[in-house]
Amino acid sequence: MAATTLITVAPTGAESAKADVPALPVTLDELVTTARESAALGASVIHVHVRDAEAQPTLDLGRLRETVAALREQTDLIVQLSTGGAVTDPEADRLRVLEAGPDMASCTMGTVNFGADVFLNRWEFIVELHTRMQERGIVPEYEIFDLGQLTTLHRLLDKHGLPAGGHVHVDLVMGVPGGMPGTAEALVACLRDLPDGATFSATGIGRATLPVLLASLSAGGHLRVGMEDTITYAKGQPVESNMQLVARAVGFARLAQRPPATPDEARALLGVKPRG
Ligand code: KMH
Ligand code: ZN
Repeated sequence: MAATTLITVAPTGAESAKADVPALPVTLDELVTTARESAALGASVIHVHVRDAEAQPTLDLGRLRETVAALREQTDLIVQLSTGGAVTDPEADRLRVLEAGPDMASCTMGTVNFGADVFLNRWEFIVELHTRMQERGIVPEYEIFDLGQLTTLHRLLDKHGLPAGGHVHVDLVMGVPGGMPGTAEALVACLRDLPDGATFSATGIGRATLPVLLASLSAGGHLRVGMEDTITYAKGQPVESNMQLVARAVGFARLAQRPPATPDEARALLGVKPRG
């Protein structure tokens, strides 16, 4: 059982509209403030999607570079860029994200129905992402939306080798309509198929947030929380800010006697190069 808990904040995502969710951080200032406050509470990784001037999701390379630079300057968080983007983003744009030079990037292990949409991740695209990250020294977080995607991860590692940093870290994204359910049973089913030595975090979408958080902690896993994944704190109570979700995760981690990992501890755990 890990002695500490890695807490990732995923503050924005690509799915919610600012008009519907005013507390969503969409500008660089809002994102940096969220990052600083999340770090002060105990987060060690930030999973980043950026928005354009109209608050729409974008993979604009200039904005991504500016965001990576600002987060590095103003926090010591591990900066993880999303290569998932929005379901409408073309593969070429998703690959280009790596040119912004983050510490980590997400790398999804297969195609999944995503509500009424399809989140497309072809095998050849997965291989391209994985190998470009190896070449650039970017540490992947393998996103798993369904059990079979862990089989794809084994195939990827067998055929194309370990990721940059040599450590395998997986994030179980549970409760997406079209993916695996956000239940303790589904989480436990995934554990059997994790690669040897891998660490995992888990996040539950919407009402799956709490069951998944508690199941992950009790199974020795790490946590991802944030408004990318849930905009409701409790029944009838919208999330007021990402900090509310990070604070709750930190509280549960402390109760489990696995306090939050510092960013330096998280770097050592994940195989991310030390800063500087
Ligand atoms: N927005 C989803 C389509 C990732 O960041 O890598 C994909 C996603 C996963 O959020
Ligand atoms: Zn994401």
